[in-house]
Amino acid sequence: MFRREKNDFFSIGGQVNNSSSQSEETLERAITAIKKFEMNTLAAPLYWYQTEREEGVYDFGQIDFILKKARENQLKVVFLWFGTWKNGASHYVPEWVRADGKRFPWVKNAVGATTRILSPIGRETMEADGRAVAKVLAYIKEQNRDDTVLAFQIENEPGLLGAPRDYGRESEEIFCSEIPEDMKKFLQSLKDGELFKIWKENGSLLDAPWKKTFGLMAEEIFSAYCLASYVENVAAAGKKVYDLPLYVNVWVRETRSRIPGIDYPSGGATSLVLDLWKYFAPHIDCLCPDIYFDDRDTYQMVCSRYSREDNVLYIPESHADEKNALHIFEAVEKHMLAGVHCFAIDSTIDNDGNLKPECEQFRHTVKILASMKPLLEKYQGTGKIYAVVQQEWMESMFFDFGDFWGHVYFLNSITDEPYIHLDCSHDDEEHVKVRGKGLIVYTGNGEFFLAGDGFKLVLIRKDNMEFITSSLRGFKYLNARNQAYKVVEEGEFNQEGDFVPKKVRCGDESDMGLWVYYDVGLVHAVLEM
Ligand code: N0T
Repeated sequence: MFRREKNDFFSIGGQVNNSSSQSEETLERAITAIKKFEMNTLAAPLYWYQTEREEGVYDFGQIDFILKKARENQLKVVFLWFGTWKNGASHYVPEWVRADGKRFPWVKNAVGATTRILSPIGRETMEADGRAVAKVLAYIKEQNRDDTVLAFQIENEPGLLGAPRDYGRESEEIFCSEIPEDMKKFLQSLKDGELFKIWKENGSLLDAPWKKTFGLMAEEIFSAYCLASYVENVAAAGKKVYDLPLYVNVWVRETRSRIPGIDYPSGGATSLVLDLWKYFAPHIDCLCPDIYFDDRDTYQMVCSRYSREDNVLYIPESHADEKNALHIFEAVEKHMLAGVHCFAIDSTIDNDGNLKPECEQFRHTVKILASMKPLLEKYQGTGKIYAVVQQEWMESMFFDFGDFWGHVYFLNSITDEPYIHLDCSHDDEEHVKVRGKGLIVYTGNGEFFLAGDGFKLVLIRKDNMEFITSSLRGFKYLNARNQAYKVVEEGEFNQEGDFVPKKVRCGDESDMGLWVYYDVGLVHAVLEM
């Protein structure tokens, strides 16, 4: 799933609320919501305390139950291991772990108070967590002959929330000693990036303690070193028994005042320490940002930072709202995106099982993405996928498709005056004041696929300029009037991944450009070359 392989499954999913993977009723509700959205994956937590109430005695009931429900509903599954850390705290650990602070030490904060966060230098805690994960993965392996389970999340937003690092005696000793050998090696392997800059600015030291080496950011970098090494051990224990894609989700630091340990858990795989995490946790296949930002710039900035040669972009948590419904298309265009999941999926429906109005736009987005799934799996990262997103004040967009120029006009104008009113077959009452969005795939040789909401595409073959300039007709009619279309049709992909046309568009329906609404399915057009 995270390997940049062609035709990897594109996961569009819903993550249940933290307490919802326990009972039939709550899980049912989450699945109802997932079905409403027509998503393909269910993401659900497994709690360490429930899995191993007594040390060494395991209960996999939660796994069975979630798998059964998913299979009944033809859904894939992503399991989330709520182990040592969950959002920078340790609320999901078994009672026997909680009760033994000697064996499983807690983080001490700067004034020496004991927190409820388990220390990342707790060797026994790490081994216990790793043993549990290995047992869980061994069980999942047995149960997963049909590939229902796509991936496994190690911890949940690991890090320390409430202290930038552990100030306990043992941790203090390490922090005040010269940085360890493997850390030196890592620093020498760096070529650029924020952490590299910080190291340089502090004198590129290799024989000094942490504070001297990293200055202001020493606490976060130190915690990241401890956390990444810990998580690596847990992941390696799991991988050894079952090679399932493993990932770590991140409470990102691109937020508020950006103080580690206050605004976000310190030591998690934030953009500051991504290189470090990649280096020290090689058994983690993907480091994944939870993206809760509404504004486009921050959202896209986070995507860009996590999308790297050595890291596919996967968004394990985000909002099922109208902002994410737009932003995700640009992420699909720009990055290798393994999938997108929405958090708190059971809260997107009301008590009668109806999708809440504020989630409607995201439902359309899921429909659009799902209709294109085989194309996304095939063409991601090839530059053949183009995002259409109507930003504020935008009336149209221009595209250069190589052989063609494309003009996109938005139909669901968000101003009161639709720029061009045209679709004859659609009742426009329903389609007002929503931003245009969607995707265009140009496979080459004049073949286009479009799915989206509220736009139309007019194509101009570049080598056909003479015709265009001598034509007295507005170019919005061009493709049809010069008989350039070989075919324009609506349809969908079947299970085998073949496109099945349902309706051929002709006359008024094709004369005015290639138009899309979320409920017409996929539009396929082939133009003469
Ligand atoms: C998330 C969720 C859940 C714009 C919060 C997000 C989930 C956990 N944490 O509802 O608890 O289990 O992974 C932290 C987001 C920080 C807000 C960013 C400001």
